[in-house]
Amino acid sequence: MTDNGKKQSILNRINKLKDIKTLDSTELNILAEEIRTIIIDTVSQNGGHLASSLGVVELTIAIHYVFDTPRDKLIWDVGHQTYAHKILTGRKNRFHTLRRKGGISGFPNTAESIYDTFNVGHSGTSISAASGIAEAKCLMGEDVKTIAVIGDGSMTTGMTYEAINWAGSRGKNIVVILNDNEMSISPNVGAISAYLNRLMTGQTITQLKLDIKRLMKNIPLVGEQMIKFTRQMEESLKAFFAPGILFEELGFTYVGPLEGHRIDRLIKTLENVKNFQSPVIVHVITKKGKGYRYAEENPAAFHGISPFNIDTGKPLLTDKLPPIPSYTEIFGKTIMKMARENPRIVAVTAAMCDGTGLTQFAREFPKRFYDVGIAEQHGVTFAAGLATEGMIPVVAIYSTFLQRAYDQILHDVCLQKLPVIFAIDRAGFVGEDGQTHHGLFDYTYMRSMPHIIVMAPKDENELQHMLKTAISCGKPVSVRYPRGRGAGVPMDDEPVSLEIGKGEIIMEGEDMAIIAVGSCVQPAVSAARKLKDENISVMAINARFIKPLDEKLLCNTGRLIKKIITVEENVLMGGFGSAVLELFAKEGLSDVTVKTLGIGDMFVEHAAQEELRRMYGLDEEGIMAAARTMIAM
Ligand SMILES: Cc1ncc(C[n+]2csc(CCOP(=O)(O)OP(=O)(O)O)c2C)c(N)n1
Repeated sequence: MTDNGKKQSILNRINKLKDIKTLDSTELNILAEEIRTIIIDTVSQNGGHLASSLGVVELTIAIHYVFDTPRDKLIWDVGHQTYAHKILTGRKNRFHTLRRKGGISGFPNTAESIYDTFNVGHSGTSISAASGIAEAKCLMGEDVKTIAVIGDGSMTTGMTYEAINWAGSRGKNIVVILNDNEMSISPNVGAISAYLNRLMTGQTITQLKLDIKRLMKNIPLVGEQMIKFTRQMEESLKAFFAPGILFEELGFTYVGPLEGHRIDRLIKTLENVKNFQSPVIVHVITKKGKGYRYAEENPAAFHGISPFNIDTGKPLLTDKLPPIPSYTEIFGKTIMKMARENPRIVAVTAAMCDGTGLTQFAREFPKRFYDVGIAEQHGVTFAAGLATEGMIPVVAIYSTFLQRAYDQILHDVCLQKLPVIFAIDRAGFVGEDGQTHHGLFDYTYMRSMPHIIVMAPKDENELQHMLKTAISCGKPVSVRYPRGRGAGVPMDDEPVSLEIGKGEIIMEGEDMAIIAVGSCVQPAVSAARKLKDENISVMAINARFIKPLDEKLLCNTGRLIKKIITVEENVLMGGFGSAVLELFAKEGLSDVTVKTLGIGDMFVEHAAQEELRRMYGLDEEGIMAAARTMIAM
């Protein structure tokens, strides 16, 4: 797998992207293997999106071979599959820094390379962006090609259809390359996925012929006229069900399905497609994880993977870690426990069954589990519909992806006061996936909506209690928790309901108060403990609720203690600290000095979670430093 020696020579010869155009078919195939080796080596050390990137190595080479990038504009959907693209477009020598602090990003980033046309990380944006770019180029009178590469999973997003609807009617010459590996993160879902599958296997036509033959057999007297009529019918129906007819009807020329690992054939077809002057969709069949046995066998596990041993395919980290469950696992277990007792509890995920901890739930309650595809907006309104009929939907979505369902939460859930529970995973810093994936906005967007209860647990035990509270209260609720392991605290046997809008004092103190929420409570409490050794007496409060705030506790604190620090892993604007300041302003507590710790008006780069907490002053040290500064004032 890693025998570079002689083979590496081809990639070493590629100093500029255009050098690949001098390679013959055999050399291009060797190049693909060399690129694969580098991707596997690097991801095994740094973690990353392995299976998707391995699946498009040949396709990436073919696209760059045929099109004149960066003059021609190449836009990737999601962007997690762009490792070969990065290696070919001037980043091979820095590829070992992938996803590391200060290193290259795991996603296309316009600040990183002129070959990255559009920043991306969320699914379903490519055809819209490509349409806009094609439109602009047309307005400027520039004859360039715009190419969008989108996976079959991303064909489940609503935005994709908004874009196809638009692009098909505008008739601009954009090329949509549909990279079909039949997988989202898990196997793809929905009617479009089934349609693509029929295109791949040619099943529609075969089935149609069988149906027609069966029909004819059932007719006792088949005269000349009848045979003629039947043939005509077969022909016209065949035309109707011809491959890609759905796309053709929407204004795209459909080409495919093509074998996605044959560079020579891909190049030939793309050379032809290049001459089209109207929208075209090229349907390419690839294998997720191609070229690395373990990823081919288990593409879901190798979709996004932490460092692993190349020879065994096993993760490197987990063996060494003490067995502390993740927040995700505690969520999954608690929901299962409660679902066993309450048949009205149902679970909704948007293509992240594993990631959100719902795999066991899906197994035990297949009828009460819904994977709606990469369709967060639909998922939320679907849950609202379920709730109108007495169900208690638990919608488990990562903080960053729920952003696109703001209006559905507001208009479809909160406005009708429906008891939908938002279990918001990966909130706060997510680490190496970086700026497109951090969950730093949900306090702000959730807090702004009437009727919703917004909470965040300080540890995994409190998470189970908050989930119980959410299920019991009959209102829209948001519970957010971070990526990664819990704090390792003992778990109570049974989850219990908490009093809504009630925080807790964890440590008494007099000189100042630190009011923290969610993942910031632990570092705040340890900071308070250490500050005691420096003769600074600190009250440490776990706010628990971002909305409704524990107004009594907070105002009493503000009346007694005039120096207060709030801590949250969220943007400061409209977040928890803002809520405290608004409360103090409302109550006339103008003599309290409040320092809000959180994220300023910016997007946060990629680095490990601990590094980011340190960099943004949200770890124990950062909180202590802020406290010392405040005491010195
Ligand atoms: C809006 C949104 N929701 C969820 C995700 C998480 N996610 C990343 S990749 C992926 C699957 C994408 O499948 P596909 O487009 O077929 O690409 P493949 O990985 O199969 O190449 C999902 C669900 C996301 N990036 N964006």
